[in-house]
Amino acid sequence: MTDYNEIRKADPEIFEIMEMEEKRQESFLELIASENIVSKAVMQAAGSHLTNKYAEGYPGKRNYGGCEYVDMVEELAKKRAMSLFGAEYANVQPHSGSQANLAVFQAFMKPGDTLLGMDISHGGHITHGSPENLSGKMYNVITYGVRRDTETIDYDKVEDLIRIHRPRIVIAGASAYPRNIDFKVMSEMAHRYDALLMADMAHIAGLVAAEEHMNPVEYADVVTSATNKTLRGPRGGFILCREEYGKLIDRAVFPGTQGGPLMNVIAAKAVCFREAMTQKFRKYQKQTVKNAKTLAERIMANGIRVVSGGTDNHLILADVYRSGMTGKQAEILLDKAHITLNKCSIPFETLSPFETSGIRIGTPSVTSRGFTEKECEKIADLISLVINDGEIAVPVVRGEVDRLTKEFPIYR
Ligand code: DSN
Repeated sequence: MTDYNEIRKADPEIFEIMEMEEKRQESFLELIASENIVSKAVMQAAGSHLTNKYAEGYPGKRNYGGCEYVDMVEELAKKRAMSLFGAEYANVQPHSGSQANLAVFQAFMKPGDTLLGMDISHGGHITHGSPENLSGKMYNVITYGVRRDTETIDYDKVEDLIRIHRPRIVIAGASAYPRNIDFKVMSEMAHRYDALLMADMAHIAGLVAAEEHMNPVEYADVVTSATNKTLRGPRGGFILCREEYGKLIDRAVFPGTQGGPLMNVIAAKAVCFREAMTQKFRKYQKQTVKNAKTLAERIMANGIRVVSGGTDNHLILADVYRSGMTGKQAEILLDKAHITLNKCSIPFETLSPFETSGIRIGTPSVTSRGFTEKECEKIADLISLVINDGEIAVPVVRGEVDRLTKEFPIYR
């Protein structure tokens, strides 16, 4: 176990819960597509004394004294983010991908303006205009989705919607979309009708950094992201844009939508950006995609329908309802077998978001703990066993998971 000695002494209750969670992470197969396992360096930066510092404002223009060192941290994080993704400008203060999105909307739109985003049941994110989210309440939201035949983005329909509704912002990006996104085509369509293209690369940022996915920075007016998904950094967000929008974005983050930045997390983002520049990281991203492809092929071979017939990235959407189980039932049964993933709506969903026909399976975390194609074939077989045979398969699968996770420890 990690040495959290001081917590143990100061707060045994929290310590005990943290220990249980660490054990869960070690002994379960983590397949939530938006999660990952950070390096100890990222974790140390996030848990450091930098948490003590208040630094409202930006480097050189803070509302507090004593910021000379945290200024250096933030400058370095910005410089690395720009260099990693080839961007002219970066803001590394957003507390999350959701905060980054909110700041961009605030920078470029007035309440009531039109926003075009991907429908949540087709893979879009809650902050892309869901009625429950501030984005859905503040703006006039129009949504696009995937084609029924290919289950890939219906680009023709996107252009029709832009032409008819003339949105101020078009969003390209998703939370549960297993295929490549053509940012070039999306930007051409948006720009043809004077809309701005915002690319939300939260899920695929690691793949983009490693050139395993088209880089949206080349095409989009502004790019938002989280740092904690494929990018394997701390929980947080950042925004990339052209120099001309820099001041506008800065003002929209602070004081527009946030107060003081989390300097400890910004240091952890800087560490993560540096790690993402290495060959080791590129190799890891390549393996993440290979693992997802292997897993998709194998569960299809085991008779389970996969949305769009496969994957180009780090995630797979499996239509378990076709196999006689709802997404919720599958999530619960797999959890009993120590496999963690989430239920997920699939395109043209017929069940409620609380039941769903699908599950989402992601490979970033298991790849971080060293799994390759061989282990991913095994995972696919274990998932298939639970989906095809139900509860009766749980004890056997849990035994296999136990063996696999012991072979590939995370932090021990
Ligand atoms: N909803 C998260 C996900 O799991 O994809 C992203 O914020």
